[in-house]
Amino acid sequence: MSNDSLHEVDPQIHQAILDETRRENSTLELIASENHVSEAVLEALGSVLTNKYAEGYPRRRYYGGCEWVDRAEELAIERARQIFGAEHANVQPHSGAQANMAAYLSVLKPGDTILGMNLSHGGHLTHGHPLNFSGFLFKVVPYGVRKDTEQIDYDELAELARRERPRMIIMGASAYPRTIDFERASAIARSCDAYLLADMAHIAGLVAAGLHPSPVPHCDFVTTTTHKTLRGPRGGLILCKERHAKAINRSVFPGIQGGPLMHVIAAKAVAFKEAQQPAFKRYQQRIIDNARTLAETLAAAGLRLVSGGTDNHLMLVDVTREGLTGKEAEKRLERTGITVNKNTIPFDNNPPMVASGIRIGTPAVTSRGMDVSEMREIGSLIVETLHSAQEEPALNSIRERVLNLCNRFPLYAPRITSMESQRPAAHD
Ligand code: DSN
Repeated sequence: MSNDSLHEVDPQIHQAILDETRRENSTLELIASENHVSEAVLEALGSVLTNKYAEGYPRRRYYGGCEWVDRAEELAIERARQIFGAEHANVQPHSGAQANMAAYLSVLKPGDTILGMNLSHGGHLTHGHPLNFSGFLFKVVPYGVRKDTEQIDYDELAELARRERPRMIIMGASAYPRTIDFERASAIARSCDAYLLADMAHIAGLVAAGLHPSPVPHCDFVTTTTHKTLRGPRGGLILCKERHAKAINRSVFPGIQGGPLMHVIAAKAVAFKEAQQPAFKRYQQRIIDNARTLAETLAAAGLRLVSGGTDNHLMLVDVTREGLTGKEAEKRLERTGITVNKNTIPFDNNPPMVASGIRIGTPAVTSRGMDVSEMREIGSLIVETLHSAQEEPALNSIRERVLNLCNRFPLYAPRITSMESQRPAAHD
């Protein structure tokens, strides 16, 4: 067996990882769905648990030798249940999309009607987009936001539920800056005898910290990714009432997945443990405070924020008043080392690949240790970049200031950033 280091086995991949580490270190990560995980999470992800096949569930596996991966999965399940006060947790979904697929298929049949939030109003691909499995398996009726407030139109949702009699109502969004009223959604679902599913992927960390009303008491199913505000590894999680536990487990495996990714499940357990610490609540509060300050800074400079502001970790900026499309704004900000994504805004006239807005989130920069004073600085850097008319000297000087800011908040210990542990040991 070769024990050569990554550096020796595959210098190209080694270099790609070093380059990505350098990119993360030297840019401001403002994509609302991204984060920088802890070194403990990275360590679990890079562990030998990736070697193990463990189809089934703890103590009921189809393979031998599962003693220690059972331990990891049981810890992940127990911690997830405790954090969110859930009756049942399935930690095996490989992603948020698969968490949603498994949850839908646990109670729905192809052709059933579902209500999901319109993607262009802030919804999510797997909540019924025509190009996604959810769009072609089910009859989808989209709901959206009001034109005047740009906030979810619960009256429209209630009316659609009454008229369409859906089997399931899906709440949750990927670009919605406001608090979601899960209690109201639950009353609407009950009025038409529909299942209620909340995809809390974006706000899971805020919910874990008690800083956003929890969907768990109100919903049949709650799905999430583990890598956004929750700050764990890439992956999915399903929480549900005990009465749905068997159906959910069957739906994940053998329904839509095979062997679970045990190294990822162990890393989820680590992230859940981190989420149980008092420091996590302070971290989530800082994410919200940072988002509010950044939003205020942008608004004070004349930028239009969809819905007028933010209650959570993200904001949506309409860049059309700056004479830009979302695509142009994303590109220009990338030039100065500020990473965001173009995003459609409600009632957008531009197609999704162009879009009229950008989505900005604070989880990753907050993980780096940045606070409200840095948010004011970042707000100015964003505004100056968008107003720079693409003049090279101006863009270069903003890039330099971004770099200086990043250097004040280094990511990860030198052994991670230099991948020292992957370097060949000095052999005799
Ligand atoms: N791609 C994700 C996001 O950026 O919000 C949706 O899960």
